[in-house]
Amino acid sequence: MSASLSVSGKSTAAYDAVVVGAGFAGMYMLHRLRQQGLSVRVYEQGDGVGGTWYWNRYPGARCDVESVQYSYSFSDELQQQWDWSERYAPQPEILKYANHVADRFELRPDIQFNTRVEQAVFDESTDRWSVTLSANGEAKTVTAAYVVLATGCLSNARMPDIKGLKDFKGEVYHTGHWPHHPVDFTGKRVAVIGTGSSAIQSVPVIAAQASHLTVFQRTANFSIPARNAPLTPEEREAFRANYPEIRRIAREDMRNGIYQEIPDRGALDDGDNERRAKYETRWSRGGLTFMGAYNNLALDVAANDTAATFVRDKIAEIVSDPQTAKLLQPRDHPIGSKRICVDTDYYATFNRPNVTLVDIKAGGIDEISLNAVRAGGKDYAVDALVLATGFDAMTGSVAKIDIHGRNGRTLNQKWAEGPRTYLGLMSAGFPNMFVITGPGSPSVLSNMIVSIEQHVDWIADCVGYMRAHGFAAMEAEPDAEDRWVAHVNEVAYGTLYPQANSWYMGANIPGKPRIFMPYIGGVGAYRQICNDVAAKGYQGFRMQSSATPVEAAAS
Ligand code: NA7
Repeated sequence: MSASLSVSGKSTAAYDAVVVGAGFAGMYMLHRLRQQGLSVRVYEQGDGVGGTWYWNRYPGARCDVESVQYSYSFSDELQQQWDWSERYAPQPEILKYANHVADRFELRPDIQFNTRVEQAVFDESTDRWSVTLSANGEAKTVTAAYVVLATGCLSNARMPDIKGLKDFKGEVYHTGHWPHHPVDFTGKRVAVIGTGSSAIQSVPVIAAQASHLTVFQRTANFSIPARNAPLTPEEREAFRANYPEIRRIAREDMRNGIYQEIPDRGALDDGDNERRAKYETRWSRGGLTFMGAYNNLALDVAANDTAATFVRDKIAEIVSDPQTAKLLQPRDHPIGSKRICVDTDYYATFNRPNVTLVDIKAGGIDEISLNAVRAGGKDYAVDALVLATGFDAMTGSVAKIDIHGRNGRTLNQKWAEGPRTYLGLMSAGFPNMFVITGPGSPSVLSNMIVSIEQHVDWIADCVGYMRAHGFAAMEAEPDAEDRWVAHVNEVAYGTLYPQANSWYMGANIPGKPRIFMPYIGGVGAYRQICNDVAAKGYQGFRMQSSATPVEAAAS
């Protein structure tokens, strides 16, 4: 349904909206905007839908939010008809779900795969974006009134800068960019570098295959058992029968968008035995909701330490070798201030005779040679390397696109000292460009699907408002943005989160500014703020009629 505009004599496809990325955010954005009659084109660099779940195919990859909750709520038929097999669906099942959604809502005709968005330039004379794509080695430009960056928070896999890595002669994998063919480690000596969530999920699975597994740990992480199990028909039915209320509570009442009991007291309000019993209950139930045992675990060091001590004691109980147990016990950050991990047998895996933990906290990895990883002056011979070294989170995928806003200023120039947005949705000087779950919104601190749906609905409503009122351009007011950035920081620094060197802070990328990127005020409060802004005629955003009269894009 695109129109053709003539730009410099060349025919250029013109859309109402270009969406970058066909993960859960991009797919729902396409669905919503198309429902409103807009012409939309989605560009996706992979050859399939699913985003994070398309790329993260490493052994043991699973969601860390229960699947009945980590799923779309916008279609009741979908949530009533889809069957999740397990409490935490494995990656192939989540990808199957993404493909089912793409087919069910006939999204594919408007998605162009194997296409990277390289550049987006705002034309102030037409209030339109000129978007340059590359596909099969060829560049092409299209135009759009709106650009929506649905690029994902954890999609820019980060290769570590380790001396000798490129000369290694064995197999090299990154958990965030796993091959699409099966990888078999049977009989191989494998090294896993990193001990974040991806390593914690994959280490037990790799250990079961490899002849020997060496895990290189720079920072120990807290992990809670998943207690994964097949979902029973009764469990599924309990959700299906109560979905509207469960979804409402997750959206409005919870901080992290996950339906659970809300704690009514702090950790120090209970005596030792009572507190331990509560932690035991949460530990045996498993999963991220461990941190919901009390209402002040993210706020009060002494309260937090009771939970951290409980988990450290569990590690000591599980891991037979006291020295290894000690290394696995995190001591340098409050529990939950880095994303807490959810595992199946991670700590117990270190009891296997074919698994070695190497502490590289003091000196890191010295270098990688043709067939070994050297750390602390010692060589560990390996056939395969698994880099579980994480992502340039939240801003990495946006930064890879060369975005020019008003006066030719680039987004990378503007964000050189850290990302600045109003509500995590728009950045001043970049009209009609929206970010889904961008920095300054709850995003990675929440059940991502809840946050994605909220942003998509808000953006779709906003675009509807602009069109109904004849506004051609909308952008964040610099003052509103400054106030929001200050608020995001103020709320973050009222918690224990900034005490950790986490990817929330950009601390995993050398040279990246240390700014607490997600908004920690909770999804319920945040949704209310966004709704209020919209109800007040998009307060803090400047709306303007056409810069110069242009023909409306096809729709
Ligand atoms: P994370 O959580 O960023 O973990 C990366 C791990 O890799 C972490 O343990 C890092 O140690 C380690 N790392 C990074 N660079 C190096 C080098 N150069 N040498 C040694 N070790 C290194 O990424 P994940 O993929 O595990 O998880 C990301 C999110 O995906 C997760 O939170 C879930 O939400 C899903 P460090 O901690 O920096 O000392």
